[in-house]
Amino acid sequence: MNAPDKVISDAPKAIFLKDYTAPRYLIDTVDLHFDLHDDYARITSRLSIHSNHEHSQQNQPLILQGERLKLIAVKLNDQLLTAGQYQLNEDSLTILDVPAGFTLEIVTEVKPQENKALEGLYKSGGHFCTQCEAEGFRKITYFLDRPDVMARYTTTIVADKKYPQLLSNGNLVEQGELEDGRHWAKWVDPFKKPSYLFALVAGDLAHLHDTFITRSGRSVSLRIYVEQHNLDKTAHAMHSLKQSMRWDEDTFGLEYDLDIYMIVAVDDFNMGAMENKGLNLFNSKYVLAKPETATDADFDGIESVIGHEYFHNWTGNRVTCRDWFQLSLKEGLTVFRDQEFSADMSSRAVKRINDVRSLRTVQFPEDGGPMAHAVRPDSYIEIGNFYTSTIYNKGAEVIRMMHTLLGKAGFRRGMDLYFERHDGQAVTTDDFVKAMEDANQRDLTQFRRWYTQAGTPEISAAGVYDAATQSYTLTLTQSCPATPGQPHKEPFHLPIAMGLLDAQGADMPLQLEGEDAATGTTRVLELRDAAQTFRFINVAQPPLPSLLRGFSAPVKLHAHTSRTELAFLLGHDSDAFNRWEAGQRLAGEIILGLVAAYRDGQAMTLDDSFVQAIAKALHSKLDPAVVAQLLTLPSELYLAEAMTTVDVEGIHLAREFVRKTLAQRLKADFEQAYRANSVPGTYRFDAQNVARRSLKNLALSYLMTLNEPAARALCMQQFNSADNMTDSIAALAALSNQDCTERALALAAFYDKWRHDPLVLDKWFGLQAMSQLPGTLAEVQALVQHPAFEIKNPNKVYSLIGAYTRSNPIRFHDISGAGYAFLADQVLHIDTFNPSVAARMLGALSRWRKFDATRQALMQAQLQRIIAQPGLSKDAYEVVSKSLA
Ligand code: B3K
Ligand code: ZN
Repeated sequence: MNAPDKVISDAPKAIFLKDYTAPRYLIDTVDLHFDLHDDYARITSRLSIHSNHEHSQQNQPLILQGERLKLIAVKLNDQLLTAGQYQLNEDSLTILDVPAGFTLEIVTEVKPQENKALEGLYKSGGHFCTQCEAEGFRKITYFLDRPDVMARYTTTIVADKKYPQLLSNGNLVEQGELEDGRHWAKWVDPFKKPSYLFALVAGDLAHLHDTFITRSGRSVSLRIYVEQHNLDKTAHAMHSLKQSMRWDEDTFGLEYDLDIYMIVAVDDFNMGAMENKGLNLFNSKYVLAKPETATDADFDGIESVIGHEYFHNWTGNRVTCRDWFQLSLKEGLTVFRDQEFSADMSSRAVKRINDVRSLRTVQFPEDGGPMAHAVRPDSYIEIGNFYTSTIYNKGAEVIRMMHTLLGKAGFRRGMDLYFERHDGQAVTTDDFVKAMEDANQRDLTQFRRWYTQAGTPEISAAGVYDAATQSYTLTLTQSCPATPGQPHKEPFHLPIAMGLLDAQGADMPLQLEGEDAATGTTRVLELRDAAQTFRFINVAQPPLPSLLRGFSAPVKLHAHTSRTELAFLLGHDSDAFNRWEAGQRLAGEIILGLVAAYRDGQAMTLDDSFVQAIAKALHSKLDPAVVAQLLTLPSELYLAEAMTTVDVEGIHLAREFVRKTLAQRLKADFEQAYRANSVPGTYRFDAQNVARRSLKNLALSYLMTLNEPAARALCMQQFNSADNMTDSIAALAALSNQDCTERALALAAFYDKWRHDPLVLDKWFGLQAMSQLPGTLAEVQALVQHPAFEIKNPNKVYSLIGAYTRSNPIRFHDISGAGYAFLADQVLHIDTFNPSVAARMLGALSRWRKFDATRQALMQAQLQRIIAQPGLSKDAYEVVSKSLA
């Protein structure tokens, strides 16, 4: 009785938060037995179940979820059930008559080797592995597959000895050999957990071992499992894990709770990693690194994902989500925690800048488009589509705002109370906010709107200085655009961190009317009304406001700041984030002005004052990592967000014009910065070296816009002599954007050198996909056929198709529509075996209304072509139907 492939006969139905009911039955213990074979796996699951008295009536049927399973047998209290005693559907197994407490034994079979959706039990690179969040456990066995059913798991794995490592959650309690060349291992997880945290691995893996002593003196065995040939790329991941463990103890007093912590790297993984209890599964991209193969950005990414999954042990595993509408309870909070961890490990300012950049280029567009949803959504069709930037990154901003409003100590009190109350429970975002309120005697009723209202708020600021009374009056107003299903929004409760600069650029002391004395030079104003006025007194001279310091709220700020004032803030603001912000706004205004000029048929010119402001930043004494950020122009995606109708060509041409003009006018300065920041000696991954490389490589990218022989020679020289991937990729990226003979040579040499390293080849695919040269689509189409490209490997799809469609606006939005047709072709194919990856790729088409009429029609046509496809997954259906609505 193999279940058929997911077929959409009727339009898939939405699930609503308002329909939540507590489970009728609960599971105390789960005893799993996996019998793994090359062509099938047999799973025996013994469950002890009791009815959840408050929430169930007598004799209510037990409905278990299950998908794509072959049911072999069901026993109730050890009695085999016959066909009339249960009902089997495409996605459930119903046991019609059950007592108040009983044991259920279910035997199922699956085919891991055929599972290319990479959810449930599957094979990657010859190893068995699992991915159960959100609803993958039901692809292993019939179960109450919902996070508010928490149980204790025992897992026995039996497999051929060619899979020497047999791993699962918790502690290894027993293992043994069998006669037929097979062996077994038994694991017990002492902590109650929801099914989405279950994991299993069976494979031929080597591991790096280390030990961590917790602050209470317990010794934890740390193991990172990889394929033998990758063992030399695990040191950074191990270091990051130990740093994370220490940081969580120091920052939140949270200690690890098992005797063993395992990380397994697999090549085929839909997301970054998964926080299964005691046995994290990772996309190998977020584990494997050595200087020769990984860039500084990769090293950073590994540190943050290792941290993220580790931090989930408390925020997600010990305290989990009641239902999937609460996903941000664990994800927003854990992203906030990993962001703070990374900030403490390196440059706080650069970390904040990068986080805000991604918020603006991914989350803001999502919040302004057809897929907009609240941090706690009201409904979904496929939960897999809600692992979004809104849930993760806006969710983290919401936590950050509470941190800002309550202060560090207040936030910590709230966290302590949250764990005191909810350890071992499945709870809601509201429970989290309540703990923050109760620990601080604060009312966050209005603040909760951040969880229920979608959309990016817009704040306007206007200030008036009165010399006679030496006062400065700041008026802030807020509004939020309508989003699907939410035409009207109530005002938000927002923390606005701000300061006032004097004519020398120094911070002025801040005293609000009614206060006895000035306190501090950065204040957090609390904006709650649609419009609110704040009056500062004893303001000795007309100030220049620095608003939203550190990006204290995820909003769009409109303030009338002149270009001269922006340049002044860029040069002086004591808040590093706002320095960068002023520079971005200045550059953004200039570029958008040039877009308008281009449309009017006027020549583009660049104001000398901007060139001077950039030169000043380049020569400043700031951390080179911050300087590199200041000199990076706003991206085409960010600029597109600022336009009502995106001018694809105009933005690209204007931005490139500014880059090239800066390179021409500041050529000697960039050459000097390149030399000054070249790091002699062997590669080291530390803040200072990373900073210098980032500025050096930024200088190189500016110089390369000139496409002059000298710059190309410098680039080739760096490419050929680099002892690390950061420098190698920076040179190759610069070359891949220029039409020159060196380009093909370098790309070919790179491929030859790295043809056996799939993660490095992902970079090679990605650079070609992101090239601004006109032939890019043809190259991408050819690369899809390249022998090293594998459509069933998500990393390859993201590196090539994802990079082309999401990070190369000028070539993806080609007016011919060929880019759109290419994406639709790929998505339709991918959807037949991996719906979750297919749906993720579709985001590139969903904001079609932002474009001109020609492109709108072309994008819409592809969306309609996709939705007309028979057998389309509900994942893709949800994105396309909402996009077209
Ligand atoms: N919790 C996982 C998400 C996996 C979901 C896959 N559909 C990754 C993370 O946020 O840590
Ligand atoms: Zn997470």
